[in-house]
Amino acid sequence: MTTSPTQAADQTVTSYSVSGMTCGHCVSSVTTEVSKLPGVADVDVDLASGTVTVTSHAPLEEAAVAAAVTEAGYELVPAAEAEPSAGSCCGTCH
Ligand SMILES: [Cu+2]
Repeated sequence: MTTSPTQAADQTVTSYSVSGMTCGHCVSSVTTEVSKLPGVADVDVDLASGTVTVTSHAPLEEAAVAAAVTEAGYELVPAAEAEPSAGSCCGTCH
Protein backbone atom coordinates (compact mmCIF):
# COMPACT_ATOMS: atom_id res chain seq x y z
CA MET A 1 0.00 0.00 0.00
CA THR A 2 1.42 3.33 -0.99
CA THR A 3 0.66 6.81 0.14
CA SER A 4 0.66 9.66 -2.30
CA PRO A 5 0.54 13.01 -0.58
CA THR A 6 -1.10 15.71 -2.63
CA GLN A 7 1.22 18.39 -1.29
CA ALA A 8 4.97 18.15 -1.38
CA ALA A 9 6.45 18.50 2.07
CA ASP A 10 9.50 20.37 0.83
CA GLN A 11 7.66 23.34 -0.60
CA THR A 12 8.05 26.77 0.86
CA VAL A 13 5.45 29.47 0.38
CA THR A 14 6.51 33.05 0.95
CA SER A 15 4.59 36.25 0.36
CA TYR A 16 6.18 39.50 -0.68
CA SER A 17 4.80 42.98 -1.24
CA VAL A 18 5.58 44.68 -4.52
CA SER A 19 4.89 48.31 -5.27
CA GLY A 20 4.16 49.79 -8.64
CA MET A 21 1.95 47.13 -10.18
CA THR A 22 -1.18 48.63 -11.68
CA CYS A 23 -2.55 46.21 -14.24
CA GLY A 24 -2.45 42.69 -15.59
CA HIS A 25 0.61 43.44 -17.65
CA CYS A 26 2.51 44.44 -14.53
CA VAL A 27 1.38 41.20 -12.91
CA SER A 28 2.59 39.10 -15.81
CA SER A 29 5.94 40.90 -15.89
CA VAL A 30 6.58 40.19 -12.23
CA THR A 31 5.31 36.63 -12.54
CA THR A 32 7.61 35.96 -15.49
CA GLU A 33 10.73 37.31 -13.80
CA VAL A 34 10.15 35.68 -10.42
CA SER A 35 9.31 32.38 -12.12
CA LYS A 36 12.82 32.36 -13.58
CA LEU A 37 14.40 32.06 -10.16
CA PRO A 38 15.88 28.64 -9.43
CA GLY A 39 13.61 26.48 -7.32
CA VAL A 40 10.47 28.52 -7.88
CA ALA A 41 7.50 26.26 -8.52
CA ASP A 42 4.67 28.76 -8.67
CA VAL A 43 4.10 32.51 -8.53
CA ASP A 44 0.76 34.04 -7.65
CA VAL A 45 0.26 37.80 -7.78
CA ASP A 46 -2.65 39.61 -6.18
CA LEU A 47 -2.81 42.93 -7.97
CA ALA A 48 -5.24 44.59 -5.55
CA SER A 49 -2.96 44.15 -2.55
CA GLY A 50 0.36 44.06 -4.39
CA THR A 51 1.11 40.71 -2.83
CA VAL A 52 3.35 38.24 -4.62
CA THR A 53 3.10 34.71 -3.25
CA VAL A 54 5.97 32.48 -4.30
CA THR A 55 5.96 28.71 -3.94
CA SER A 56 9.44 27.25 -4.09
CA HIS A 57 11.22 23.99 -3.44
CA ALA A 58 13.62 25.69 -1.05
CA PRO A 59 13.65 28.94 0.91
CA LEU A 60 14.45 31.83 -1.40
CA GLU A 61 16.87 34.63 -0.81
CA GLU A 62 14.77 37.77 -0.51
CA ALA A 63 17.53 39.60 -2.34
CA ALA A 64 17.10 37.27 -5.31
CA VAL A 65 13.36 37.84 -5.36
CA ALA A 66 13.91 41.58 -5.03
CA ALA A 67 16.33 41.48 -7.96
CA ALA A 68 13.79 39.65 -10.10
CA VAL A 69 11.09 42.15 -9.19
CA THR A 70 13.47 44.99 -10.01
CA GLU A 71 14.26 43.31 -13.32
CA ALA A 72 10.56 43.38 -14.10
CA GLY A 73 10.53 47.11 -13.37
CA TYR A 74 8.94 47.15 -9.93
CA GLU A 75 10.09 47.30 -6.33
CA LEU A 76 9.96 44.71 -3.60
CA VAL A 77 8.75 46.28 -0.38
CA PRO A 78 10.20 44.83 2.82
CA ALA A 79 7.35 43.22 4.73
CA ALA A 80 7.84 45.49 7.72
CA GLU A 81 7.48 48.56 5.53
CA ALA A 82 4.70 47.36 3.25
CA GLU A 83 1.94 49.83 2.71
CA PRO A 84 -0.49 50.65 -0.07
CA SER A 85 1.28 52.50 -2.81
CA ALA A 86 0.14 54.20 -5.97
CA GLY A 87 3.16 53.56 -8.10
CA SER A 88 3.88 54.48 -11.65
CA CYS A 89 2.36 52.42 -14.39
CA CYS A 90 4.15 50.17 -16.86
CA GLY A 91 2.75 52.28 -19.67
CA THR A 92 0.49 49.65 -21.22
CA CYS A 93 -2.40 50.04 -18.80
CA HIS A 94 -4.29 52.79 -20.53
CU1 LIG B 1 0.62 48.00 -15.89
